[in-house]
Amino acid sequence: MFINQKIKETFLIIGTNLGDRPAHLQQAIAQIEENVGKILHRSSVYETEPWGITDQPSFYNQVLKVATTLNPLQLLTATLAIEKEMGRVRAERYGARIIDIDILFFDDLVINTGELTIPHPRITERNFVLAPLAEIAPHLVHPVLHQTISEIWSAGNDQLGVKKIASNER
Ligand code: PH2
Ligand code: MG
Ligand code: MG
Repeated sequence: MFINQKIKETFLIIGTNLGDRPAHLQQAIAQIEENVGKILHRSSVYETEPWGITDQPSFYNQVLKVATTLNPLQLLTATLAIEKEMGRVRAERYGARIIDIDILFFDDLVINTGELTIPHPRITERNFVLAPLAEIAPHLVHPVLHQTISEIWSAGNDQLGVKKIASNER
């Protein structure tokens, strides 16, 4: 047992709005299981209106709770490598993508560096995050805001539509 191998719980959101969206979510999940850690809980898949740039195809989004021995920077490196491996080309901010993997929470850690901001800074403004997150972690307390996810979700900061399209059963 190594002291730096402690298991942490992280919440990730995966999203895609190009090509075969269900397949891209499945591929990302398989890669996360292989390279990040065991998936403890997954939300349903949601079809969500595009946030930020509205003139693009709708997204499929899903939130995953993952047990990992990686540290936050290793986790970031792993998620970027998966995106690259899946053929993501970085273009416009908020624009269309094959796959995006974002870190929402990492235990109750608060990090603000040039490379990494945890918790993710735009959780409260995004129904596409809050709907799947509230489904699997309604009582999770945001370590900066000290509010639960269901409290943040019911504040209704975002007007964009989200629709559950598949249950979270495998
Ligand atoms: N990701 C973005 C920008 N806009 N909109 C939705 N609905 N879902 C996303 O995952 C998403 C987005 C940038 O990462
Ligand atoms: Mg993103
Ligand atoms: Mg991203």
